[in-house]
Amino acid sequence: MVTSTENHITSTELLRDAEELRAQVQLIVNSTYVTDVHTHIFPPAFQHLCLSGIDELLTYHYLVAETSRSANIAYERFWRMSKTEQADLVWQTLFVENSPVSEAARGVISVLDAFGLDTRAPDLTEARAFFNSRTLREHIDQVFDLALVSDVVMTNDPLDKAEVQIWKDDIDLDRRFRSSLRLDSLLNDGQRGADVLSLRRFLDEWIQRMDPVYLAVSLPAEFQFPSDDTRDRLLREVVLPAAKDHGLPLTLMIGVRRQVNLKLRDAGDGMGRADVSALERLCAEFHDVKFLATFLSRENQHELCVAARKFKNLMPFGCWWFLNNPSIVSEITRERFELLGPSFIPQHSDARVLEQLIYKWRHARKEIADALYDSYARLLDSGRAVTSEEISRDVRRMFSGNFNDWVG
Ligand code: HDL
Ligand code: ZN
Repeated sequence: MVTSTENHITSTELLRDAEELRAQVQLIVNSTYVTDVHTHIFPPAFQHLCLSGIDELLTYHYLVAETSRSANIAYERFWRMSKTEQADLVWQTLFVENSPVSEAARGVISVLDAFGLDTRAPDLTEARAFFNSRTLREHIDQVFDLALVSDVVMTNDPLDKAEVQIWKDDIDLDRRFRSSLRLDSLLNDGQRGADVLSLRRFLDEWIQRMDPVYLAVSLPAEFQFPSDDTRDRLLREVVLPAAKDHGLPLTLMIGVRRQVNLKLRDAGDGMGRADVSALERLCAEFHDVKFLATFLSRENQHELCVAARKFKNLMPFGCWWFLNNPSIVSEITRERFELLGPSFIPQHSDARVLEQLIYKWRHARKEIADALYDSYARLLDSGRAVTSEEISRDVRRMFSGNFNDWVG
């Protein structure tokens, strides 16, 4: 029986031939829309927070850090440049004088290629003319279609003055942009002696206004739970009760060491290995709260898989930040299949600039398809073939089902 759903053919025929199996996995992974569970992108209603175009792509903090290693320029001098001058320097340094083989640089190449632009251009004249010629709304539609992204989760900070102003104007939200309520300022900036009741009222007010799909916080590598610090008190007395009362998952992104180099500003954050047992104790004590979690250390990702086997209220997601590189995405995705089957969320983009959705998902789908193919090929080798209908089911579950079931 052959039916067609989501623009591809699914069949109940058993796929016993390795090459046919590989072709079906690639077809299905590359044609199944995905929910992007963590990004920093915004729709046009968020005005200057909605970033797009070649200058924004090239001044992405990942590329700023890489340019600082190859361009002979003082940090302060770089920051005094205009965004156009910075983008020109990044292009000249990473794309003309060197081969753009880093993941973030190759990402820009993938975006230019997706729009049929010259990936070996000597300067940004053509790219700037193209992106300046686009109307933002049509551009967003095309970017979402090229990336096969159905919807994204934004990172919304109720303590960010610029963003707060926009929310107060009762914006007309593009439904493809779902909100999340980010708690870093509340939980990490030492609200010592903060009044629990007023913080809870504040949280309730913003949950009402933003209608978030989850509450989220990034936590340092040295995060501990339990702990006798302010963060522990606010988690127990404000955040977790609010998550429970509103039926919202709590998303934890653990392992960042903020500003290891202040002179690099947004590009100055580092990473560290965290203690996954702190997360296990959170999941055990708050067994009726759902947690989404990811770590910044490669070693922690394996430990996260084992922790997720112990706690059904723990959903691992994504290959975050310094882990979002093919060699590591491949390893993490394979160990997740081996330890969790399809009960995880393989990737998020963390995109900050609209067009990054295109490259982050094109690059991720390659590694996910390869890892998924190997899993099915190993299964075939053990005596069980799969059908393309089953492949579609598994991919839909990982690309949107697991998340949408999680956030209800
Ligand atoms: O804290 C976070 O959400 C991180 O993703 C940071 O925003 C980081 O700067 C980033 O963009 N990583 O990809
Ligand atoms: Zn992020």
